[in-house]
Amino acid sequence: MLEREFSAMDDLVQLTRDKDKDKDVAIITINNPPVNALSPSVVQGIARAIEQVSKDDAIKAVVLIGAGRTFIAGADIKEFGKITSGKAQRGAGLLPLLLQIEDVRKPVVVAIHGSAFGGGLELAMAGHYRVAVPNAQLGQPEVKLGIIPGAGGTQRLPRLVGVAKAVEMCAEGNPITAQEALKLGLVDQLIEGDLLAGAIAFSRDIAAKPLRKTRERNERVRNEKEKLGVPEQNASIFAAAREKAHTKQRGMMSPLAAIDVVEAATRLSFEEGCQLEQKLFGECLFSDQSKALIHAFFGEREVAKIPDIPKETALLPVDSVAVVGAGTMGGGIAMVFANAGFPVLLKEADQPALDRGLATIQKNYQSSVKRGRLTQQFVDERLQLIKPTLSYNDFDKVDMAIEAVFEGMALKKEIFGQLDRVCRPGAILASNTSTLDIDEIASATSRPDAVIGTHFFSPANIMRLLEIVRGKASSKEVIATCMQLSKKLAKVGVLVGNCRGFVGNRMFGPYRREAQFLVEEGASIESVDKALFDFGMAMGPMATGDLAGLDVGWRIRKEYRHLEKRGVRQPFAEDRLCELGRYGQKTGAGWYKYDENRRPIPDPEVNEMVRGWARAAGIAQRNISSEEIVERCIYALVNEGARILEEGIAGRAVDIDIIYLNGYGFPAYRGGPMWYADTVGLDKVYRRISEFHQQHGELWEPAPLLKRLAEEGKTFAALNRESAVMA
Ligand code: T1G
Repeated sequence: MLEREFSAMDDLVQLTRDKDKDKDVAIITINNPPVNALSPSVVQGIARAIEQVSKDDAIKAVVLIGAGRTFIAGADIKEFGKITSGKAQRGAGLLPLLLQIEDVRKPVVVAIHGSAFGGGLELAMAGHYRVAVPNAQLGQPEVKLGIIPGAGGTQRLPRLVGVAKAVEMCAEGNPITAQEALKLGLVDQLIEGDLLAGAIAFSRDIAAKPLRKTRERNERVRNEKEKLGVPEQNASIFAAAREKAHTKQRGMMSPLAAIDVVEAATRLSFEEGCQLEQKLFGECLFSDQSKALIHAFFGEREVAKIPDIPKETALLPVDSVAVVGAGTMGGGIAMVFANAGFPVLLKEADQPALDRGLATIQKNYQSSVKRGRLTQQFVDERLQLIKPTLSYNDFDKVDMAIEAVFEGMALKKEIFGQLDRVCRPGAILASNTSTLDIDEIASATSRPDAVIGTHFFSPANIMRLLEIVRGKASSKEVIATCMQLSKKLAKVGVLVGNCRGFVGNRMFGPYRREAQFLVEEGASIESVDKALFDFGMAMGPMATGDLAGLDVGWRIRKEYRHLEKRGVRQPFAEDRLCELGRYGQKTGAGWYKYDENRRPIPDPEVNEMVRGWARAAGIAQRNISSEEIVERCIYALVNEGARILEEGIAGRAVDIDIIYLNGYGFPAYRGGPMWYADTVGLDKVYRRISEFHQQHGELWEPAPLLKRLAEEGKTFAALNRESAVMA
C-alpha cells in the first residue's frame, strides 16, 4: 500500500513508500509533464528524495519511476539557452546526483516506460538495476541536438552494453527497444502489465543481492572479452565509427566528439573520462551547430502550431482515402497512407497505367524489405490496404481524396469537378500540385472550403516534409485536420500560403537560377555542386536538377514564358540541354552523364557547350570562388524567403527553415536558410545582396524586410517571436 512521504519542488518529485512487513520500498516519482524533463528543480527534488531514503533503514530498496506518458526524456533542453559560459558544466548538476544514486547503500531500481532518453537514460544507468515495459525506448539522442551526453552516459553506457553498441548509440543517437536493451544487459527485466507493481516486486527480489555500481562494472561477455573491450579490437570499432560519421553525419562535430569520449572510457578512469566528456559537452553546447539543431528540434514542434487555428478547432474524421493518379507521386502517397494503416483507393485512367503504378509500389516495398527497413509481413499487410480502381465508384465512401496527376491546370480542374460530384459532403479534397494555384483548382468545385494543397516530396514514402497549402477558402477544420494528419503519416506538416511554387519550390527557383548563372559565367558544373555539397547540402543544385528531371522545370518555364520580364536576364543553359533531350537521370544525361547505377559522371562536353553558348550570349567568363558560389545560391534562398515572409506566404521564418531541412536537403546543423542568415548576420547578408544587386541587376533587389531587419540589427528569429506575440 503506497503512503506518500513527501513531495519536493512543487510536486515535481514525490516520495512514497510501499509498506511490507520488513522490506519497505521507497518510490521516487518524477512528475514534470509533458516528458519529465530533468529541469534543475527536478534534479534537486530527486537529490532530496535520495537523501531521505538513504537515511531511513526501514527502506530496503528504492524504485525510481516517471509519472505520465513517459520516463525522463532528458535534460530540459529549454534550459540550454540559459546556460552562460560560466555554467557550461550544467551536466555537473546531474553528474553529482548520479554519483549520489550510485552510492546509495540499498538497491535503486529504475522503472522505464515510454522514452528513457539522454539525461533520462544516464540517470537510469546510475541506478543499480533497470526494468522496463516491452515497448519502452532507450537512447542517447544528444548528437541530434549538436551535443553529446553530458552526465556520464558516454562512460557508463559502454560498461553496460559494450563498446561497439555504446559508440553507435552515442554517435548516431538512435534509440533501441527494451527487448534489445535486455539482450545487451542495459535492462535487467521486462515488466508486462503494471510497471510500478512489477518494479516493486523486482526490487524486493534483489534487495539482498550485492550492489552493482555501473561506474565500476566491466563484466566479461560470454566469458570472452570484458565490456570495455581490448585496445586492438576497440581501435577498429572507433575507426569504423569515425568513417561512418564522416559520411552519414557529414559536417557535424558532435558525433566525432561522442566517439572520442566513448573511446576515452576504454582508456581512462571513469572520473577522467567524465572530465573529458564535460569538456567536449561544453564545446559542443556553445557551438553554432548545437544552437541550429536545437532551433530545428523546437522548430519542428512549433510549425505544428498555427497562430490563427485554435487548438480546439474541430478535426474532421479521416479513416480512409482515395488517390487519383498512380504515377511516381500518387504511388508514393498511397504507400504513405497504407504505411500509416489507412485503406487507400488508388485510381488510374487506364489499366496499363494502373499496372505500372502497382508494379512500382511493389518494387519500392521490396527494396525496403531487402534493406531491412520493413518486414515482409508489414508489406503484405500494407499492400492489402491499397485497392486499385479505374472508376470513381467508391469515392463516396472515402473521407479524403488526393489528386496527384500531371502538373496541368485543365486536367486538375476536370478531376476536381469530378471529385466534387462523387465525394461525400464533408470530405477533404486535396491536390498534390507542387506549383499550381490552389484557389483556381478549388474554383472547379462547389466547395472551395474543402479544398487544400497537400504537397508531398519525392519519394513521398521517404521524404518527411508535407507542405500544406491553404487556399483563401480552405476552412480551419480542413487545415487543422491536415496538420494533425501529417503527424499520423510520420510527416512534418508545414502550413504555407498559396502562390506559385508555394514556399519550398518558390525559393528553390532563385537558388537554382543562380547555380545556372554561375555555370554560364565560367564556374564548372562540378565546382558549383561541390561548393554547395561542402556547405552541407545533401546534393548540389545541378545534380538535384538531374534527379528531379530538368524537363519538369523546362515545361513550367515554357508555360510561364509570357510572364517573364523583358530585359531581365534568364538562365538558358538548362533549357538548351532539354532541347538536346538531356533531361537528367531519366535520360541518362543532363548536367552529368549517368552510369547504369545512376552514378553521376562529369561530362566535359557539357561544360564546353555552356562555354560556347555563354560566349555567344556575350557573358564574360571568369574564375569564381566557392565562397561566391555558396553566397549567390544560399543568399538567393534567403532573399526570396524574406519576400515570402513579407507576403505572409510563410507565417514564421522557422516554417521556412523546417521546410528546407525536411524537403530540400539543407544541413540541419546550419538550422535552415533563415536561421543560417541570422548566424552570418543580416547586416552582412544584406550588404552582400546589395553588392550582387549592383553587379547582377534587379533579380537581386534586396527584400524590404531583409533591409529593415539588417538596419534595425534584428534577426528573422526575432520576427518569429514578434509574430508569435502578434498572433
Ligand atoms: N526538454 C524540454 N522540452 C522537451 C524535451 C526536453 N528534453 N523533450 C520534449 N520536450 C517538449 C517538446 O518541445 C514539446 O513541447 C513537448 O515536450 C512534447 O514533445 C545531460 C544534455 C521524448 C520522443 O533529445 O525526442 O539530456 O511543443 O511533441 O512526439 O546528457 O520529445 O508541447 O510545447 O516531441 O511524444 C536529450 C527530446 C536532451 C529527447 C516525445 N533528449 N525529446 O515525443 O512529443 S539533452 C532528447 C524527444 C540531454 C544529457 C543531455 C521527444 C519524445 P510543446 P513532443 P512526442
